[in-house]
Amino acid sequence: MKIAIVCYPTFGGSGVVATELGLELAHRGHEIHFITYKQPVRLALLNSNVHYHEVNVPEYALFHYQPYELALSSKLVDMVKLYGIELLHVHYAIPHAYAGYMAKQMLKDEGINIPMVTTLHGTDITLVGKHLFYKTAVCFSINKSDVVTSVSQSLKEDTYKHFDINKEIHVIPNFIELEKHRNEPLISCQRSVMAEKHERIITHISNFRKVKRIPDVVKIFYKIQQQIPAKLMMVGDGPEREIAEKICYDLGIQEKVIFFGNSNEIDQILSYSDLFLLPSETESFGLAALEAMAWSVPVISSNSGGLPEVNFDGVSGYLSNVGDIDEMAENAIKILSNIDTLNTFKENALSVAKQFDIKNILPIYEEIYHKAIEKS
Ligand code: GMT
Repeated sequence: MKIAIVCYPTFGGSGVVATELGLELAHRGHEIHFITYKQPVRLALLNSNVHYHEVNVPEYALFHYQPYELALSSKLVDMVKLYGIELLHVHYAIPHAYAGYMAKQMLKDEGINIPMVTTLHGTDITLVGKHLFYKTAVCFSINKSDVVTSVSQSLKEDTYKHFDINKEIHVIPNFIELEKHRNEPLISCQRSVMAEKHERIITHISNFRKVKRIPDVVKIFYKIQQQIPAKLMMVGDGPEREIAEKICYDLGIQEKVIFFGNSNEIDQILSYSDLFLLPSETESFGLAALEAMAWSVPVISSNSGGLPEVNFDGVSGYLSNVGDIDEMAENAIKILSNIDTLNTFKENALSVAKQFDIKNILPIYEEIYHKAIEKS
């Protein structure tokens, strides 16, 4: 199949899922066209099955906001015609589903019927999408998609709760490429950069937005390190980073916390981690938790949104109510204080992650694509 993938090219989960999906589809012989405003961060390798088309939005002084949707829908039409693309798969409803619908309409005028699959990722529904300013257009473009998928059952339910949706939503969980994880060479001396031999490595990875409850991460770690020698790896960047740095300073633990910013060495860091913290306010899925589990790292998380569908309570880690820092720290200490317990949780984390192997998930997308193309 010839498929156009529209996504955000950034470090965020939806862009990562879209890129990994496209690369694996290309690996299986499909022709994949990434269409976005910058080369996606995980798209290092372009080959004959993988194409990247940049959407350019030149600055024009008249516009207070540059019209990205317009440029994107024009690009989609042009690329569909030029390459004979058979299907659009848009990740994140805003504004991709809207631009995709416009492209479909323009193509229809020229006698080309192209199906659009929209994958909902979370904040496009739970935070941004349901805002009154966007709601009408988001709802419209979801209903106009030929197929709608969501990355968890919880997100599916949220979508039906917040919008007037007249379409079936298919739950297709996010995935992990386990084989690639194991094959990547890791630099053996790197652990010493992060922690002393006797210290445990605790990790958090996110975009440091409010929804991630970054202060909770630091406070949970503060309690852990009072009982167990440990270091905290803070990976990613965003608006809450400075607050986190200040809390570390106020608590006197700044020497025990490393802020990496947006690192390209996530696999290396996770491969040395003993525990992953994700106390988010909400999380439609929690891809970062799954990536940690794929490196046999148990997860201490909140129980909101789709997290219980990924992190199994008492098996791959523990789940607590949002904001229950005390319980999260207690559970972390329970896992870390006994080596046998830690090893059991590590093994469990990996076996739960195996359920999300890309090999199990990719055929579900392929089937959906085939049916959508046949129907169009
Ligand atoms: O909040 C983030 O981590 C970024 C955001 C995004 O749009 O990329 O992530 C959302 O999509 C990910 C991939 O499907 C999910 O794993 C995240 O849980 C989801 N974030 C939220 O729901 C807050």
